[in-house]
Amino acid sequence: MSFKDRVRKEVLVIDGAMGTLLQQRGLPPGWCPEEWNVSHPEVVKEIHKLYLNVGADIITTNTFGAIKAKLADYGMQDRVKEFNLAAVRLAQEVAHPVGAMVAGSVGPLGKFLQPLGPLTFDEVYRQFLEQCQALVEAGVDLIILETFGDIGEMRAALIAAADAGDVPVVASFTFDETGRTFTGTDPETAAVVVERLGASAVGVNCSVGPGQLEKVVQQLTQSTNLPVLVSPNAGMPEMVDGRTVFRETPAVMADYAGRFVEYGASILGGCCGTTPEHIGAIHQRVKGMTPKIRSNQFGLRVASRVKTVTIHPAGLPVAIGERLNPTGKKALQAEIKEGKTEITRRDALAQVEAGAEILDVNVGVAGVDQVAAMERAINALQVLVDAPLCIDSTDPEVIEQALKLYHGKAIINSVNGEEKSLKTILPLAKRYGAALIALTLDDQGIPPTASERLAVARKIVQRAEEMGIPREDIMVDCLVLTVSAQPEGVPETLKAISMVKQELGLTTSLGVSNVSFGLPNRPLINAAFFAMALAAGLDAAILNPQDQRMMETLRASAVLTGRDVRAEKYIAREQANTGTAVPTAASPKSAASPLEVLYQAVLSGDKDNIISYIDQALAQGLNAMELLDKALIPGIEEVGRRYGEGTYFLPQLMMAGETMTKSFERLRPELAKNPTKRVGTVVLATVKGDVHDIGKNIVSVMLANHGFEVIDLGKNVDNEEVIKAAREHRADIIGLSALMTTTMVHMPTVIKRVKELGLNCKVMVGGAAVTAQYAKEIGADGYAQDAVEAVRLAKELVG
Ligand code: B1M
Repeated sequence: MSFKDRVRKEVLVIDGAMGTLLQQRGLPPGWCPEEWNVSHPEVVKEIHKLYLNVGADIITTNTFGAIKAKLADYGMQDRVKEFNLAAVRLAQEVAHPVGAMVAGSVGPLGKFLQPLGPLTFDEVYRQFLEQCQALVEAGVDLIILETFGDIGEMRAALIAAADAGDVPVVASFTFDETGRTFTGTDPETAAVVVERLGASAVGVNCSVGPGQLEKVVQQLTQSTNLPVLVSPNAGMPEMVDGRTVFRETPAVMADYAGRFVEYGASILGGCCGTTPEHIGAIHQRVKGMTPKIRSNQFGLRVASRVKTVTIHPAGLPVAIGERLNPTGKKALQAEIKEGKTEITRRDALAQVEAGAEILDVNVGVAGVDQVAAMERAINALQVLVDAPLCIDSTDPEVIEQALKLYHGKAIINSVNGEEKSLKTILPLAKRYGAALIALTLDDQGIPPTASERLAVARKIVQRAEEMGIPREDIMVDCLVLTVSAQPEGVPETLKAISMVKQELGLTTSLGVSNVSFGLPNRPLINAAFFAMALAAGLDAAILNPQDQRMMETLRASAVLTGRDVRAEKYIAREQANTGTAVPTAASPKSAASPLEVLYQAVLSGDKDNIISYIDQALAQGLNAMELLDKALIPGIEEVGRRYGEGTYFLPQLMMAGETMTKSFERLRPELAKNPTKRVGTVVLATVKGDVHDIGKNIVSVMLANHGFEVIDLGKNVDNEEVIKAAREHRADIIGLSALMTTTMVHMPTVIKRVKELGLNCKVMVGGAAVTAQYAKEIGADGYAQDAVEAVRLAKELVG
């Protein structure tokens, strides 16, 4: 029986850790574990057998890192196929005779995709394709993409796995104690994105212990009808005598496994620190339990990296922001031509603030490279706002590029009933797991009657379903004509909305403002028509969310049509309403002071525009130190605060960090004063394991301005390298910066070495993690809280 059949009928047990068991059997630290598939096949086989003997139904191949990027660390990048084929063969030899299945394990690359890192979608896709093709060729029963923390990378891996062959794929993420992946994805969003990319099951592995995963498992099982895998670590790792120890017992792990099956999980196993004993106990506990088959109706769900938005036939209507569209907007057209994203960012934030739950993105300017323009917009927006995006273009190439880059589940705006559109757009939606807005027009144009538009909608749905796109992922736009020219068109549109909902059970959307072309006081007509469309059952509208009347109409109509049950949302909004009007057209941000603009730019990680903001501020007479102290540093500190409290995620931290670094590079020459008198030499470094260098760089420039020769060793600097440089340059002072509690522990080691070697140099320390008290405890000669204080202290230390 195949994996897909078995997983619906029985609760399956999957094996536990491989790496730790290989190490126990002699795999040297730092050696490539996958190489042992070739050099030590008997050891790998023995481990598989241990798991099979205790009841594992699925064993995973020793191929977690058998992919080019990882093997390159060992100079073995040309052995991808060899290691994968060997690993599958070993597993099959022991699994198949006992009726167990072989899952080809695929792990993440360990580097980020753009815009967070250097890798392009195509590069990542190619690497996963190479590995998955080898696994499929070797005959795995399923592939498991495991321990993924970045949804963007998971998307590329799933698309590659689907292209590699017709093998079921399990998409398994790692979530931390906050219940999100390290790039901020929640369990529902993870499930929504992967199920449309063809995953046969979704899951969580590694991460933390089973206790910390309980909520994640509940959320996963409630968010998808797919089978759910749960393979936690044997508790949280602890460091004991320099070794990592996992303390969760087999009995406790088994207990949780039973509970997870009750929540709806159906593939149970373990990850780091688990042994055959753990898996045996899990097998005993879940043996004979049957999987809970779920058949929930979720409606149309779209997702950004961090948030899912549901459009449900009975749920609240949703506003799709229309302002990121250059039609009729000269400033936005000019920005797109110049390759900038300033207005795009500002309008995106303003629309979300005004209540848009999804943002439509259109870059259609004549004579512009629209693929590049869309790429810029998507990369800027997907880190800036949590609202999912609606890709609005008629060019399949532009749509495809957007869908490759987007780390979520987008909507394509739009497909229609024309043959050309069906043939080009539907395959893109299928391949990249996107939802669709379906326009009810075809080769004959817009049909005049509601029943004809219904027929077009029916045809689009049928073609989409034939291609494997589920009908709930299609939202039908019944099209509104201009009432001044064709008054008979309005009732037909309203009728079509009702018919599509009743007869096809689909959700509907509309670009409302078309209705009022050519009439005075257009907002009035728009709002009245919008209320009528909502009464007819409209589920979403592409509109200007900064138009207060439209948003109020949406909220009030939701109450009147019974979609806002007990008017809860309406009341909450009215109570929270401070009476301030929602900003219109020109965002208020444009009137902000230069310091406020810079502060906001750091908060939003606006590395594209930060230099021009700095130039503007300098041109207005502000000085570099003022910009740092009053805008940039407070901005990055606020980012740190939000990251610490869990409202910002790693991508935002990274973009803000890059924005800061770029700002500093621009300000460096402004800060440098080139003093002549030399007062001493400082060897400066951010300690080992720590890549935070923004503060250290400021200290570096300030010291140089005050007559110190600064030997700046950079960041993540080894302790011995610091000592070596101090000796070589006869340093008067060693300056160490650390921003993490985990890295400041290198400071006492350096101080100890200075003393051991009898170096005639003082050690000063600083950085956000360090305190005066800590400096005293470790025997440092001084501590400085900021760069100005660092200069004062350094002068004092050199007498
Ligand atoms: Co990270 N980060 N970060 N981060 N980051 C912190 C430090 C954190 C406090 C955020 C938080 O959780 N709230 C937290 C550490 C928690 C802890 O240990 N207590 C944290 C974490 C967890 C992480 C990662 C682990 C995140 C992850 O990957 N999951 C990761 C670690 C990477 C690593 O180092 N191995 C990470 C990564 C990053 C980025 C790369 C994205 C980026 C750094 C980019 C870069 O530096 N090139 C980044 C950033 C930007 C921050 C925050 C938000 C800002 C740091 C900063 O630049 N501050 C930070 C939160 C925070 O500190 N509030 C945070 C502005 C700078 C001017 O201040 O460096 O303190 P500071 O320097 C001051 C003074 O301290 C003093 O003068 C400077 C000027 O006034 N000073 C000295 C500094 N050095 C001195 C030396 C001296 C004297 C004075 O004498 C020699």
